[in-house]
Amino acid sequence: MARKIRVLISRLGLDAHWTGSTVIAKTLSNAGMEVIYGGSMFPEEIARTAQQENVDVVGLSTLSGNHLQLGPEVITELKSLGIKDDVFVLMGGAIPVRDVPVLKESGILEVFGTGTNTGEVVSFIEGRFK
Ligand code: B12
Repeated sequence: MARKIRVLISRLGLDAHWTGSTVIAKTLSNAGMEVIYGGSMFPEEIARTAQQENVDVVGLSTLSGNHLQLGPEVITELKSLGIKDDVFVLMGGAIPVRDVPVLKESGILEVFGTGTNTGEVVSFIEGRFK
């Protein structure tokens, strides 16, 4: 049997908006992925958990405006553990369109804003493993 895609879902920093991240976690789990829900975490802890849990995907959720600061910090922490090339990082939440290029430039592969169709996220992830 093929190994399930392993995904860590975390809210960034002190972000209190949990609904979107739990919707995404449940959706990916229903789609057959192994989901670890980390709750609210800071970049160093996110990277360490990604390493310990040997995940393929890190999904960051934030609606509180900390994406430009903490998003790139997650990439830095993954690099410092030497696992940036082993995982890809997605972000979702209330992200202004003007900030998306900066996030992608930092190493975040894709950004899914408010109103995202959850099926789109499943297709995007599965598409990376075909
Ligand atoms: C409910 C809510 C709250 C609740 C959250 C409780 C809960 N149930 O989660 C409470 C009351 C706690 C709250 C608090 C605050 N909130 Co509020 N909140 C909202 C509100 C009304 C809805 C959010 C929501 O649950 N949406 C439903 C879910 C399903 O949608 P979603 O989270 O966007 O998720 C979707 C996508 O974004 C994406 N997605 C999300 N995460 C991820 C992760 C991955 C990996 C992927 C792939 C996709 C993905 O997929 C999901 C499905 O489509 C929004 C307004 C809005 N319409 O967005 C404001 C809003 C997000 N809040 C806002 C603010 C300012 C705050 C506070 C700072 C207010 C304050 N001064 O205290 C605090 C934040 C404190 C903190 N530490 O974070 C602002 C943010 C503005 C900004 N970022 O520039 C908003 C936009 C309201 C506004 N128009 O001003 N809030």
